[in-house]
Amino acid sequence: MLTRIDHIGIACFDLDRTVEFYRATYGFEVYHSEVNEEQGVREAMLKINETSDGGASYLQLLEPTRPDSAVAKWLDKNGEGVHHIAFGTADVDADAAGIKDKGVRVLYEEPRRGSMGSRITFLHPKDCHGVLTELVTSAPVESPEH
Ligand code: MC0
Repeated sequence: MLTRIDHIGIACFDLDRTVEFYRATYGFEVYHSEVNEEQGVREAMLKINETSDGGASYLQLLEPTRPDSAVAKWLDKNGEGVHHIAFGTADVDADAAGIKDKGVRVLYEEPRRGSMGSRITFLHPKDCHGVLTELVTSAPVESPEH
């Protein structure tokens, strides 16, 4: 079951300048940043709020790390802006299978690694009214050591 907006992915040319815009304009701080080589992005996660399912919603700022990446291709064509939305679920495998059964193309055979150790897959934008849609299961929260 999809229970939250996990994040909105925003493509940008210059991650540091875009982070500074969100900080100076809205007061949002970087919660986490990483490079995802497989996806070809450098990203910053700005946490907006906790959600009632125990997760959270983020803005995800994305700068491409190589010209053949999905985000670089999209920026070439569209310029900066909203690249995708991501719904959070406790079970990305089950939700992806159920959505596939409804005739929507799921882009990965098996979920791949996403931000902060999450497991992610994508739905084809052409099957989702023009919106590239991601499904995310967050990494389990580490229990504190005793
Ligand atoms: C492409 N299209 C989009 C789109 N990207 N439409 C809406 N939103 C987008 N983001 C449209 C194009 O305009 C084009 O339509 C058609 O889809 C084919 O696009 P293309 O430019 O020829 O590119 P393809 O077919 O090679 O690839 C598109 C596809 C790809 C969606 C399959 O971008 C993909 O696999 N994306 C999933 C991975 C991804 O985006 N990773 C970056 C975020 P027309 O009408 O011109 O034919 S990584 C991430 O987000 C991770 C780190 C995380 O959340 O943790």
